[in-house]
Amino acid sequence: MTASPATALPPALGREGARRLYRLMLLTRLLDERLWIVCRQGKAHFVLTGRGHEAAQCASALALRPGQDWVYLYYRSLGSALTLGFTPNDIFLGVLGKAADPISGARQLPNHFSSRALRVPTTSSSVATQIPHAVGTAWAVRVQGEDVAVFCSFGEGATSKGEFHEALNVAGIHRLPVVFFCENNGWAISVPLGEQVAGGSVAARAAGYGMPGVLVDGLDPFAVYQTTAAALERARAGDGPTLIEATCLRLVPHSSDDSDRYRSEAEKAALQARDPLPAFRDRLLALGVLTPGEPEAWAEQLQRELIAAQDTAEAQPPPEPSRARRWLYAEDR
Ligand SMILES: Cc1ncc(C[n+]2csc(CCOP(=O)(O)OP(=O)(O)O)c2C)c(N)n1
Repeated sequence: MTASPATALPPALGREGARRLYRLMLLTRLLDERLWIVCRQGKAHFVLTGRGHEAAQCASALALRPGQDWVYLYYRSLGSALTLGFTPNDIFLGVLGKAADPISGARQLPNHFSSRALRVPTTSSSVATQIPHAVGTAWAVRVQGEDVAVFCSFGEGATSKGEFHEALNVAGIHRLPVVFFCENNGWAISVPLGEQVAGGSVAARAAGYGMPGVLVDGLDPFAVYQTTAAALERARAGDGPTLIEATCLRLVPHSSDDSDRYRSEAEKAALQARDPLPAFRDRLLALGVLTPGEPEAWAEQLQRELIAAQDTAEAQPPPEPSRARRWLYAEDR
């Protein structure tokens, strides 16, 4: 099934919701750009961001109820994390490897988001392992009779892993309250979709597991919001899981350790021309939801806030070396 393009402002989002969505996408982009600078300055050893995924990530996360719904993210989910309530300072503390990093005290790789308050459990770097975890949580939600849904995001490369298929099978059999959200950017590092996803469609895989598979334009924030909100409603109403495939762009290398030489310059330029951020800005300006000059003013203000957040994080101490082995075993306190 292909989600219809959203021609108008979704009523559930409204004018204020649409403005918030653009601001979150802009914040995500500006933070993304700063993280690459911080890395190239040698202050951070590794960064991985979701440039080109902002519409899919921020719009889907805006449909969630932070602190109520359970959310399993992956390493590329910067926009989802900021939308749920992680702050730029949280992100800088992790990327700069500071003791105060709220996610793991600088033990995890950067951007392996987790928060008890936001109901975001920690995830592994091992691709797709969060998908069965999400299904286990959905089972617990069912047992406890809670009125919440579970959301789980991953890339299309993750759908080649056994965990994806096992998890969807269990979710489909038991009609569990979970939404699987695949951000398909066409690449699993250097491996293109055609060499990764047999049949070429992630959404089509849902049929084998007895659930709807919905293909949505992941560059269209309104369509993503509506599709995700409907799938979450379905889950909460006890009608079972949904697999959403949101087509995105990867506008940067896979990570700061990737040369991106397997994509031609022409190909990368063509992707830039489809950047969802200016497209959404122009759409909101045309709808009168943003006024001329507002996007530039917001960008300036957010840049100032980001620089302040970075400065605050940079002033923090690194972790104590003597604590490096703490919490490896359950008895450590
Ligand atoms: C089990 C496993 N195999 C390989 C890797 C190395 N690896 C990290 S990210 C990645 C690509 C995943 O691609 P995709 O799921 O499409 O997500 P994307 O990074 O494109 O958003 C790979 C192969 C890993 N982390 N875990």
